[in-house]
Amino acid sequence: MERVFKVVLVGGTASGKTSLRNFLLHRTYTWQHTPTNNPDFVSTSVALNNGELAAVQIWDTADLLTTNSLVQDADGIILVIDGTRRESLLLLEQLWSALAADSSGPRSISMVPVILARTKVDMHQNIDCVQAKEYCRSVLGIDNIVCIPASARTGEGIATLFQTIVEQCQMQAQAACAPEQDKLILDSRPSRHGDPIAYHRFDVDEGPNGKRKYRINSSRFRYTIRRLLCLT
Ligand SMILES: Nc1nc2c(ncn2[C@@H]2O[C@H](COP(=O)(O)OP(=O)(O)O)[C@@H](O)[C@H]2O)c(=O)[nH]1
Ligand SMILES: [Mg+2]
Repeated sequence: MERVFKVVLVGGTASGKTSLRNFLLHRTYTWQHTPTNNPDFVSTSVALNNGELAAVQIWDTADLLTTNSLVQDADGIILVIDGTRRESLLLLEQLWSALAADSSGPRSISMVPVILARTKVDMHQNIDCVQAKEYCRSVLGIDNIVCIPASARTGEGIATLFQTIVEQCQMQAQAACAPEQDKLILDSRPSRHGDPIAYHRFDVDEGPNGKRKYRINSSRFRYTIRRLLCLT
């Protein structure tokens, strides 16, 4: 079975998220800005350096609330900044801290590969990649982030952008499938309900009478199944 990577575009409004995805899919560009109201995804494939094609689901996002739930089981995140507007970099602090604070997902956001797209390079730039990378390190706590200059008008950098995030997703998936990681899942069995799937599938609430209640957690369940099968 082919592994499909879920990649989410995250960034402020009008940073160029929808345009990047449209260019990848249709090789087209429009001057018009139509705010994205609802997040949605498209399925496509991305050509990798080794000549292979990788299947991806690319999610376009709207507001922070829906973005939060979307990144919970993402395989990769592209932070999009508009290189002509410094504010689009500065607002990442609020965005990222909200995503990082949400612990309802199957794993910490620090485990998810993240890269930076500095868009609109066909216009005069007010931020460069050195500044953007330093901001990600010092403010967001993301070291050595890859920053890719891109333009949805000329197409510059777009193939590299999606190729890079998918390759990082693959590397992360392979690391998650290393034998010591399998052991980690199996060792994390609780004593009473000794099945590793059950462990990750439920959130446990302690009732007033000391009885445990189990609530199903579907994103954890999906993630655990993926890890157990080690689909890469
Ligand atoms: N010159 C230029 N304009 C762009 C580029 N990417 C997006 N835009 C424009 O920026 C505006 C916002 O783009 P959009 O993709 O809708 O941003 P989103 O809100 O992040 O999805 C639109 O008017 C686009 O035409 C680019 O690479 N170059
Ligand atoms: Mg949009």
